Amino acid sequence: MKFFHLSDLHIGKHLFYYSLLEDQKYVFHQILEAAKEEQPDAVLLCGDIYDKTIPSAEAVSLFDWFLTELKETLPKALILIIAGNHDSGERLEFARELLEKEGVFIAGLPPRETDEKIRKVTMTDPAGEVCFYLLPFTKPSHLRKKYEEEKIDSYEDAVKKLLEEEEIDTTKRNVLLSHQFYLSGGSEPLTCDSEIRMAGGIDEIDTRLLEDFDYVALGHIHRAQRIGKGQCYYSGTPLKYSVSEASHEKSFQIVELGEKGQEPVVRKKQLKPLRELCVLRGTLQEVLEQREHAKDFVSITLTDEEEPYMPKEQLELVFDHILEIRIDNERTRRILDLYEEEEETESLFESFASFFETVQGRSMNEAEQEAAQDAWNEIIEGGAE
Ligand SMILES: [Mn+2]
Repeated sequence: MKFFHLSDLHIGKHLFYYSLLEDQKYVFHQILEAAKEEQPDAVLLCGDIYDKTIPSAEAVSLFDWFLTELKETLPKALILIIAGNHDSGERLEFARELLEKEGVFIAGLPPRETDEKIRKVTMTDPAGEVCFYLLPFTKPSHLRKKYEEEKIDSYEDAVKKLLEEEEIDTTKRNVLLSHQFYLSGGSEPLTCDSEIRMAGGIDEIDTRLLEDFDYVALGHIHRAQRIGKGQCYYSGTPLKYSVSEASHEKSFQIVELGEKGQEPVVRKKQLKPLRELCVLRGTLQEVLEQREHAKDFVSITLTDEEEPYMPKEQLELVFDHILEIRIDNERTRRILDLYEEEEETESLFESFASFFETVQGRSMNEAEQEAAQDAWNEIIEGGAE
């Protein structure tokens, strides 16, 4: 059994002011080319299909085109889709029953009724059955109705509870599709700036919950990586979606599942972007000379001590897709230092006191100070748990 594992397409995403639709179509062509060559039995799309819960008309058209082409290239293959945190589960499930007849299975929302289970799709190959479990992005609040009696507060409890309810037959091969923030034994995955994180790490889930699966196809983290020693993989995004990803290589996974007990064979299929994303640093003259990046997306940092005249206008004559222009010299570093000093001298409580003064036009009285201090201590203690 061979399948493609992709995630975080973020169709319709903008990189600063630039729409990436053309860039996305360019890599989708490469995925279709690979599908023609490799003839996988299934294609797994593990969440964040769209960048927004209400995607633009152009984004919907692009996904429509991709799905249709994929199905035409692989008429017999199953396409398995789950929603991510950027998707609207309800909207993604549009025409779900109809699409099922075409071999396209969509899970937009996790099970929410008492008798509902995780969506399961079974395929058979000469080595027997493979069960695919389609678990879309799950929040504790999704399960409030399903588990009325129990208190499910954390993301880990939510996923644990749902998986416990499944009677997973471990004599068969099992594959999970999931879109969450997984870590292994406390060691965090390598993240980047284009992901949304929850404050305080409340969204973290340990991969020990996933031990029954022969392969776990993950979405959510934008850098391709294996988590822990098991078979849990993030495929990463097909394109660089933030400047922090400039040095990453983007790809998707081609997975071959042998007999039960055999380690799956995982290959990375490199994707070539239409436009590269580069970080350029140097004096204005040095940067202007890097004409090989004229068509790329560029993040520019100028280091001239004497700030040049109208640098933006000069740079725009050479570079077609400027994302940002920063200046890093003595003057800007001094300003940054000043900010840092200010931050150090004022505690958060003092900041609140001056905020109070600004709003109320007077300083706090003793009772107010005490109340504020109590609330502050509570926050500190709560955060340290
Ligand atoms: Mn994402």
